[in-house]
Amino acid sequence: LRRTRPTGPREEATAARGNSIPASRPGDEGISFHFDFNAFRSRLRHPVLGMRADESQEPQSRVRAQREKVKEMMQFAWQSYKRYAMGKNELRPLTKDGYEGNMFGGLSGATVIDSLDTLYLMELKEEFQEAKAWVEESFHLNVSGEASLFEVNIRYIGGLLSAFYLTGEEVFRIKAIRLGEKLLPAFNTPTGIPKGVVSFKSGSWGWATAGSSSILAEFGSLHLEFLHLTELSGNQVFAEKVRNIRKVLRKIEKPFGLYPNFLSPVSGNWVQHHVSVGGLGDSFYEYLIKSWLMSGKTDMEAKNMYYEALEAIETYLLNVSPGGLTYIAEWRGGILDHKMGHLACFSGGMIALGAEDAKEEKRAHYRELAAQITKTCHESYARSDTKLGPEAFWFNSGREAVATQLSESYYILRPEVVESYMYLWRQTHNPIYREWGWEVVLALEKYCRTEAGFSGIQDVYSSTPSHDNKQQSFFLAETLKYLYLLFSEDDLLSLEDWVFNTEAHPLPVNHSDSSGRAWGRH
Ligand code: DMJ
Repeated sequence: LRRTRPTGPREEATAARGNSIPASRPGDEGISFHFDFNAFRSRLRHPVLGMRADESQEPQSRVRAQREKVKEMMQFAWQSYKRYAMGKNELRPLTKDGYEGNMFGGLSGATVIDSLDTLYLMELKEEFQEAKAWVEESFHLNVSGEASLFEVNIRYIGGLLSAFYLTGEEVFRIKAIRLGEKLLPAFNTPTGIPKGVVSFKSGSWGWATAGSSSILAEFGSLHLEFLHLTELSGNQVFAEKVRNIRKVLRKIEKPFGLYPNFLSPVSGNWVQHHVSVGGLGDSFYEYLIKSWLMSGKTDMEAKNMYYEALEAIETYLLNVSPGGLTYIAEWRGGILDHKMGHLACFSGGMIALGAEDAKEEKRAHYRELAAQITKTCHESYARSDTKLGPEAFWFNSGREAVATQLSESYYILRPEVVESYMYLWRQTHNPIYREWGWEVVLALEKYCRTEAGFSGIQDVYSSTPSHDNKQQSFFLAETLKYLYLLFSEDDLLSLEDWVFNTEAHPLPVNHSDSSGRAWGRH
C-alpha cells in the first residue's frame, strides 16, 4: 500500500483520496473503486471530534478530570497490551503474555483493531500511530483457520471500517474489504443464512460443520458492516447477502411475534423456541433500529421490524419484580426464566435510542422503559461487593438483581451497562448516569486494574476477587470508549452522524440524498 504521511487525529481529513492504490505486497491489491471521502466528510453535520470546548475555560472541572481519568485507563490498557502481547489477539495481564483464542481463524491483533477508533477519539496520537503501523505492516489476511463470522465481523470489519471513516487512511478500507471477501463463503447455504463458523482455508467448501443451527444475534448482526463494505467497495455482493437474511426473517412465521434464537440455515425454520434479548438474541434487535438510523431513516422495513419485535418483547418478556425493578426475562416456549444476562443490559440504551422515532404516543413510554431497565442493571452492580455486575442476575425466591450461583458471578470487563448509561446520558442529561459511570470507573480501578493491564474478576460478590487473567479486546473498543463519551460533550461522535456497531465501532449515517450504492430502496 502507498505510504501516506503519518496521520494524527487532527489531520484526519487530509489523508484520503479514495482512489485505487497500487499493491505493495500480495493480498493488499488496490481496489479500483473511487470512494469520495471528502464528499462524505462534508456531509457530516458535526466535526467528528466535536467543537472541543476551550479547555482553558474549564481547567479543573470535574467532568474533564473524569474524562482524563478514562483516557489514562485506555493508555494504560494499550501500553500493557503493547508491552506484553503486541500482535496477539488479547493480553493476559497476570501471566504477562498474549492470547490468540480460537474465534478468529488465525487472524491476529484483535486488540489492535478494536482499539484504533478509541485511541483516535481520545487523541492518543502516538498510540494510534503504533496501532496503524501494526495494521500496515503485520496484519495479514492469509490465514486458514475456522473463524466466528460474527466476531470477525463486529471486531475486525467494524474496527477497520471505523478507522477508515475516521481517518481516510486507505489501508483500513482495503483490509476491511479483503477480509469481508473472505467471509463470503459462509453464506453458501441453501437459504443464504450463514453458518456461524467460516473456514478461511482456500478451496474449502466454505462453511464448517460445527453445530446445526445458526444464531439470531450472529447472522442478525452483519447488516451495518456489510452495507458499508458495499459502499466502500462498489461491490453489491455484501449488501445482497444481508438483504437476503432480512428477507428470510421477514417471511418466516414468528411465534407471538417473537424471534427465536436458533434457525436452521438448511431449512430456514426455527430450531427451538428460546427467545432472549441477552446472549444469542441481543444485537439482532440492536441492528434493526440502527439499520433504520444508519440509512438516514429510509429503511422502513428495519424500523417496522424493530418496533414490532419490541412490542412482542414487552408483551411476553417484560416483568416488574416485587421490589419494583423492571427486567426483560428469557422465554422458553412460553415459560419464563426470570433472569437477565449482563449482555441484555445494552437494551436500556437501545430502547432510549429508538424512543425518538416511535409513534408519538409511545415515545415517553419507551424513554421511561429505557430508564427503568438501566436502573435495574445499575442495581445489579450496586448490590455486589465490588460494585461491578455479575454475568447474569435473577428475580426469584425473594432475590432480586443478584446472581444465584458462583458460575454466574463473574465480570469480564463487559460494556453493556455503561453503554446504556452513555445513551441515557445523551438523551436526558440526568447527572445520575455520570455518577453511575464514575462508580464503574472506581470499581474497575480498584478490582480489575493489575500491574500489567486490566483483568476480569471471578466473583463480583467477593471484596478480594480472583482475576481471570484476560484483558478482553472489547474493554478497549467498548467499555472505555462508552465511558469516555459519557464524560464528553454530545457532539463528540454525534449520534446525528454515527451509529455504533455492536462492538462500539462508529459507522456513519448515510446523509447522501441519493439511494447510494449500498442503501438501495426500501
Ligand atoms: C462484545 O463483543 C459485543 O458487545 C457483543 O455484541 C457482545 N459481547 C461483547 C461484549 O460483552
